[in-house]
Amino acid sequence: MLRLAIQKSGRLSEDSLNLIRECGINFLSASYKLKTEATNFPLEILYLRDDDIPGYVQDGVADLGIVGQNVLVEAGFPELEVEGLGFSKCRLSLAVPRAAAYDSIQDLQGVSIATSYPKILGDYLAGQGVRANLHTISGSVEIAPSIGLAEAICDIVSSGSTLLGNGLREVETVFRSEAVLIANQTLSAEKQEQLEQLQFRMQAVRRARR
Ligand code: PRT
Ligand code: ZN
Repeated sequence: MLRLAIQKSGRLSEDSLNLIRECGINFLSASYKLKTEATNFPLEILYLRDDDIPGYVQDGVADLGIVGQNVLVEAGFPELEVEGLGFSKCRLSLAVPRAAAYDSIQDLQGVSIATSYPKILGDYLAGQGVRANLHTISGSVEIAPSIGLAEAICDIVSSGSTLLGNGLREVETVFRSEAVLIANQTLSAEKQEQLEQLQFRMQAVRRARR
């Protein structure tokens, strides 16, 4: 039986559950449960923090997962991606205080930047030849400039209203993300076949939605 890890509660949860249901897979879900078994497909669903999903799939604790590409790439396992799922689209962007001068990425030389994505941001800056001081924090990144923790930030943006509300201006897109299906790279032949069935159904759902 395939084990699929999805986010327990957060921005990915509802769309992940809806996608599985629309694939014609039936299961009971209750918010207190940490796992559930489908009744008409060889699938067990595990509910986890999104940050834990790439590592669990890499280690084979779960066979499959649904997670944001931002979390997958930051975890260092981009090779686990099987296909994009088209929801939870967002971008990882650099932002500076509204009044700060900014002409190009070179203006970030030597600047302190708060982020929860040190790997993606570090790779991006290195590619641009920029050396900055990264401060890794796990949340509330947008308030870092106003409390004097950093001069710039790099965080997930979707509508942009959080940046605006914190007096920040988006200046560069570092990474574009959506939810992706990921899979362990050493699945048995039987599980590989079940994965292909699942992908076939997911693709049909996405075609029908268009
Ligand atoms: O508890 P757990 O660790 O599982 O969840 P989490 O809190 O780490 O993640 P969660 O549920 O917030 O987000 C899960 C995934 O959704 C992210 O990894 C992204 O792939 C995706 N996603 C899509 C987003 C957003 N849109 C988004 N807007 N993740 C976060 N945000 C944040 C953003 O950082 C900002 O602070 O939402 C705020 C509002 O954004 P604006 O631009 O619309 O104002
Ligand atoms: Zn998380």
